[in-house]
Amino acid sequence: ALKPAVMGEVTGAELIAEALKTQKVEYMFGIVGVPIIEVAMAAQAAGIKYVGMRNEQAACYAASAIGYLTGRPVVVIGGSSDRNQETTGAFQEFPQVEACRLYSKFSARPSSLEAIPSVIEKAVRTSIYGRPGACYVDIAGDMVNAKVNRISCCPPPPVSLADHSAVTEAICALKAAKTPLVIIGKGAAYGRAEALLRQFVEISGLPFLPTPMGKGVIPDDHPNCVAAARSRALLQADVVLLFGARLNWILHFGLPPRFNPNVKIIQVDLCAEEMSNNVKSVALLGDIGAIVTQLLTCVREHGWKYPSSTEWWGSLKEKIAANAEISKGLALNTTLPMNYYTVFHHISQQLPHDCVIVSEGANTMDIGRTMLNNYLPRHRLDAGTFGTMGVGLGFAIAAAAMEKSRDKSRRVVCVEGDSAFGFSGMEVETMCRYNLPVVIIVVNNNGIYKLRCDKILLTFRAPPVSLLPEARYDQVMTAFGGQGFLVRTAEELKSALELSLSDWDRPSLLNVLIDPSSDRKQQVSAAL
Ligand code: TPP
Repeated sequence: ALKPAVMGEVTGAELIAEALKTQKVEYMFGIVGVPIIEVAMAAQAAGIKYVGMRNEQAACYAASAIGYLTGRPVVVIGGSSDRNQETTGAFQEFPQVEACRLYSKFSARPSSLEAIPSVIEKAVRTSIYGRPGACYVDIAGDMVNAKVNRISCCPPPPVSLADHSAVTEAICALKAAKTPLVIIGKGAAYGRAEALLRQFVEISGLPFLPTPMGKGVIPDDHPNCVAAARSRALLQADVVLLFGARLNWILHFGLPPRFNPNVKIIQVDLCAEEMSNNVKSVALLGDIGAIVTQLLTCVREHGWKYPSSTEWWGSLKEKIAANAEISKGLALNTTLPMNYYTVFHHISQQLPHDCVIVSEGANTMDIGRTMLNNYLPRHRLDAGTFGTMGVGLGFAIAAAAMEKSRDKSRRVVCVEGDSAFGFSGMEVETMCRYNLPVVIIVVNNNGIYKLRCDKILLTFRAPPVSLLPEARYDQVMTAFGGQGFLVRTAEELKSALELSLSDWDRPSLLNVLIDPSSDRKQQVSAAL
């Protein structure tokens, strides 16, 4: 328990821990060194769940996954040199506040111990208000041993509604649309709008597509989901209703050749600066749940529903069936080594519906996204918009730590390309140390993307995309006491996955060797 501040015995470390706890921070991920050891210990003593990682980068990835899962974005606490040593060339001296400013919503160093609680309150508040984002608080090494006033927790973010005339304009556009499409993004997942959005989709009868992180807000197997006809849906839609998704590269900027040049975009977002980026839009600015409620009220009032008998629905369904046929052909291929589709087909048969799927890689992530269904919101954590490799193990540790601390028993399955795994591979030790029963599946094609030559010469003339052939990533896991499996066939995959999923005491790693020339399926023109 914390020592009461009134007794004048609170150290700087305890003060930081108390301020974080007051702001309802539940988890802390980090790696200690002087002078941060005391902060981590104080955080533990204050009841914050501290997870010691192997690298700050992975710790940040873990914290950002917690941010997404709980709605409390990352606040980075960095230790820095003593105040009276600034500009002297002190140990690890660096202009951290300035360096972080570009990458965070708020970056500050409390000017005194007394200022710590209010700076932490501001960092937490800024991180969750408006468009959420990471914040940085710099703590000078000498900030220890003092007493200060307590500060109360910041109130939850304010909720705002969209302008009524914009809602009316949006409904008119939807009513006039011949080929409408709903796109559900990560913002919808973060905004916990799943129940309302499902009602909206069902009452309006509209087809929908999830973005990668929007998967599961409405289950992937919902009859209105047209993810399997994504290219056609994007190309031929005349009105697109975007819920919490940016018109960035993931959505091909909303521009031709992937979108209809005359498409009308309706944007639901809490960030005003996001509106009309790349394509002019009808802007519904505000809280996503509140705005879906506004839209639902209008749809109900007008008794409007997009008919299921349209040519558009027929065209989308026909494309879904044709694409399913192509994937099935690849998935049921029995030649060895296996291809991506065979691997994902067998994995999808065995994964529990409520598992959290973490994923990174290029083909591994992209093909896995289409082959592994999500049935629940916030159950997919992938490399997302930045496509940064190395996030996977941190994400998985965060999700598994959350499960463990809440006594829940959802599985965390981490599907990794072999290159992607290498970025934060040492975090396997963290998983073993905390007995986090993560199942890591490394889809191992001996390299980055698809290899472009038959022979891999491991000299300086080796292709830049190649990695050590048949590297034993499974032994990285066994080295620390987890289960490791080397998998070459569908049967081996099935039994290794079964054994891994039945072990709740430790993590497992399946090193699945696939054909290095395996690639994603040929894209048939969306219009055809
Ligand atoms: N460095 C970082 C931090 N992020 C990146 N996205 C890259 C480099 C470039 N990059 C994109 S995907 C990828 C790399 C290195 C790895 C793809 O290979 P793998 O994980 O084995 O998946 P595969 O495509 O082979 O299935």
